[in-house]
Amino acid sequence: MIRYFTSGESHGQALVGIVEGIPAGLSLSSEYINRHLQRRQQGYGRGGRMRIETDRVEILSGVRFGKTLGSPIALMVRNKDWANWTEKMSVEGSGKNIDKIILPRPGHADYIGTLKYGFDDIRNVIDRASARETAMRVACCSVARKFLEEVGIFIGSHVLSIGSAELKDRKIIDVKIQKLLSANAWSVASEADKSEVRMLESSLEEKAISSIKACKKKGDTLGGIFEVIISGVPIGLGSYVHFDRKLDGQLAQAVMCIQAIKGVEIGDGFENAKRFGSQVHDEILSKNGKVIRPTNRAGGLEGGVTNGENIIIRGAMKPISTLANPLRTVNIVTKKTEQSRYERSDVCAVPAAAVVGESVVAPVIANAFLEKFGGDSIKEIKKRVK
Ligand code: EPS
Repeated sequence: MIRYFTSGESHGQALVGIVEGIPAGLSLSSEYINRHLQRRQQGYGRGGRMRIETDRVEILSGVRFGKTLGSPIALMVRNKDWANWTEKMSVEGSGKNIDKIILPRPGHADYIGTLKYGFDDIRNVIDRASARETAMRVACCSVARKFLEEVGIFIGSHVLSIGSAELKDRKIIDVKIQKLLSANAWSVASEADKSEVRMLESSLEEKAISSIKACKKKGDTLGGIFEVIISGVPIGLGSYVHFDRKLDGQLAQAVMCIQAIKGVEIGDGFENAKRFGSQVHDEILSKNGKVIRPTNRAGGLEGGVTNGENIIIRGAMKPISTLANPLRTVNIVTKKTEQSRYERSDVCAVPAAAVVGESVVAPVIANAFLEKFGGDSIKEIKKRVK
């Protein structure tokens, strides 16, 4: 089974990760991972940090002559910004000349993090809770994603809404998506990548960009909703027999634990709750002796098990909690109410979160796939799938 760990502070030397459980014989290059790292850095509304960084992975172990060895794969992404933080984020020394951060930003992990770990400097929390960590998550998960592509499973995403910029009727993009999906879900992603906000409809894109512009002027931030689609998934991954084997639950957990994600739905989860059962469930029909599903409101999962349709999972991102025009907070030293502080941040990072969403579902699907088909090497797995 695939496991991965990430380590690293936002302004530390580097982000590092270890991916364990990847079968042997998978073609893997740093270019492949870099492509996804670069996609995560895009999006209208990103802050100054993305102009500093050009995230590039260094594969340190677990790969020889372009193929995985079946051993743990160690990855590193250096933080270019570290050069500006060597004293403030030093591993050694006492830090006694460094100013402490004492004004927690509402909505961030700042306040609760200092209480939990007994810190007197919020910097200790900020640097690990930061969404910078998702760069290494994307790197680690891209390895699992490469494995999935090898067995015909592709992942894509697009942004459905940013703030109040949303489609009244999804039909226009659904036609586009169906067309793109006749190749695979990656074609949805590469089409979305052409848009600065990763949206598939140009009038929606314009609306989203102008609301981000207006929001920036006000010193505010915006969230939104992204959709991840997974194609080529075989029937029967996951199980209904026990709660922790339900694949929908595992996918929801993977998406929910991305920074700033506060809501997850599978298929038409929330809309279905407003409809009659007869308007919700995807009928099972027979066409030329083959079972077909005319609709996919279930998002590819019934009973926590894949039903052969595309998996659809959406994530709702709250507006980033670092505001240029800050909210009130309590000074952790004086305990008095003050304006919170501003720390360089993004105005909107929904397009990036969509790429992170694509990434984090990969190890979940890969594990369900390996549970069913097993195998230590790509060759062995392909034989078993056949
Ligand atoms: C991010 C890096 C961070 C932020 C942002 C995302 O870098 P810095 O704090 O140096 O600007 O730009 O993080 C947050 C929005 C957050 O809440 O922490 C990145 O690499 O994606």
